[in-house]
Amino acid sequence: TGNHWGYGKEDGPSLWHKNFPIAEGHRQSPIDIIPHEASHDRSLGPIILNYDRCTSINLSNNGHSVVVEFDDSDDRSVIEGGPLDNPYRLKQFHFHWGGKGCEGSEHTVAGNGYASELHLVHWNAVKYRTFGEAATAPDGLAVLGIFLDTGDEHRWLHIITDALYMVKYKGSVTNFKGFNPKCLLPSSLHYWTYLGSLTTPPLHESVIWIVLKEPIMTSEKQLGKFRMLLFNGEEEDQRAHMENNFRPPQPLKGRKVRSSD
Ligand code: SG4
Ligand code: ZN
Repeated sequence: TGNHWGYGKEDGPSLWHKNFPIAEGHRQSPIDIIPHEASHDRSLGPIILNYDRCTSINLSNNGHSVVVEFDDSDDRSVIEGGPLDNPYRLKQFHFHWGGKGCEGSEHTVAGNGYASELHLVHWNAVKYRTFGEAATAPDGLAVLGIFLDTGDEHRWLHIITDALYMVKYKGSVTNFKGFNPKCLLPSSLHYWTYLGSLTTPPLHESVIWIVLKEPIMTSEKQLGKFRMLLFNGEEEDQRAHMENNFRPPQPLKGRKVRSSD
């Protein structure tokens, strides 16, 4: 079909431009971040995550990733500060990851990838009425990216990985109440920031990216549980394990990456 896309040979990132010409636009994501080329900007304040009263709703497999959705009907969970002019509401978070022994992050640092990348997607409810409206505006979204490195088991990530068997197939959803993503943050909130896009179709150029410098740790065993998920639905007979669901770095095209420290 016309707007079908994925991460395979026939529908992967190198072909997305056919149906989504913005794929070759001027502020596409992800990018390779070159630390010594990022400019330290003294005007950049710390980022503040107000997730204290945040309310997760469910966990789902949308055929591209695994997503935890939040109640975004008021300002109870927001990100503010840093490059942002006003608070942005938490809408959902999801992950990108590789195959066994492979890279899996979307952003890379000096050419090096991590095993996985967590994205916390927030929208500008001060300027826009709905998430959909914000998703097409140049300052509509703020995505916080966090790298996952392999090593020791993560103390809290198991709450997610233990639930993944319930959303094995595309289209499956399960209740997921009371999860606060604060437990997934590294100790330092130093970051890089730049203007970019969604990393999947429709690739809208609407994202203020905030990528944390310090990764969190996860074990191969926990990553293996992500790779048990399937890209396909329960009724399809073609089984395809969900892995390598990341877009490679895109040309910087003159953009500046700023550093918080
Ligand atoms: C993943 O495919 C998520 O599952 C999508 O979330 C998300 O779309 C998409 O990535 C792009 O987001 O932070 N990587 S990204 O740029 O957030 C949106 C859902 O489809 C619009 C819920
Ligand atoms: Zn993402």
